[in-house]
Amino acid sequence: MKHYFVADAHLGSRLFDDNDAKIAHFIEWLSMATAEESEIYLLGDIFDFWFEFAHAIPPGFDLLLNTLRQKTEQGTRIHFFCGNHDQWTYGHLHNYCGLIIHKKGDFIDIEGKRFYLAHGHGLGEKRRSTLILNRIFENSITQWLFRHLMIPHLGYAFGYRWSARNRKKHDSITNTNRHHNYYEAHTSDSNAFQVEWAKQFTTQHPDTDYIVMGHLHQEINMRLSTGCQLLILDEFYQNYGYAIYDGTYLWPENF
Ligand SMILES: [Mn+2]
Repeated sequence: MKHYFVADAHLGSRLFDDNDAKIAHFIEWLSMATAEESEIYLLGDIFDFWFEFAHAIPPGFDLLLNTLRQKTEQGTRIHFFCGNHDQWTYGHLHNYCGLIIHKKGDFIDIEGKRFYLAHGHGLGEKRRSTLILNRIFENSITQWLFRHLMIPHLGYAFGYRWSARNRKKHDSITNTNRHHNYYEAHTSDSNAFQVEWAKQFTTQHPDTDYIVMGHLHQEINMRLSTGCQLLILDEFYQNYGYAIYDGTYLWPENF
């Protein structure tokens, strides 16, 4: 049995003018990944802004949600790890689509190996503004207020605008270094937080065989000193990065 990992499709982003094509491509990927017996791990920011209001879900995803439902009904286990852009699910993705929801990073045993899976936001984060924002977004009272008092139409307009601004800021940081060896170029950069975090984490949890994450939108594939393989996935809106684990090897691919 094969295991497929994907993150950062950012479906619905206002920065794309071909969202329907992007969603269709993601559905094609799901079909490919489930063609034979498999387990799927969606590692966050699959949606550019996912927020379930009391009586509304984000529009435009019917085909994808129905495909996910169909796959889980056919018996494929599909995990959904919340990213910083799609952490606001209050039951729909589980109840309707049958997804196994992980609000935070989790250890999962796969084929007898110990995986730590997470989206990756906030791990090792040192920037004060980001930490404060993360805390507001994860706060249950703020979430309740937004969910019950905000008019969904305005809520989605706000969410997609926040998300697009966030993306532009991120891209201006990473694009300048796109063609260099990522890790060497970023060891002193804020984006190296996740790698530094993983090194620390594996010394505290030396039995970890693999760490797979997203969030950086750039591939990092390295062996840590404990022997653990760290794989940070490339995004899935331009390079269409994903990864496969076949019980022996874990490797990145592009779709
Ligand atoms: Mn992210």
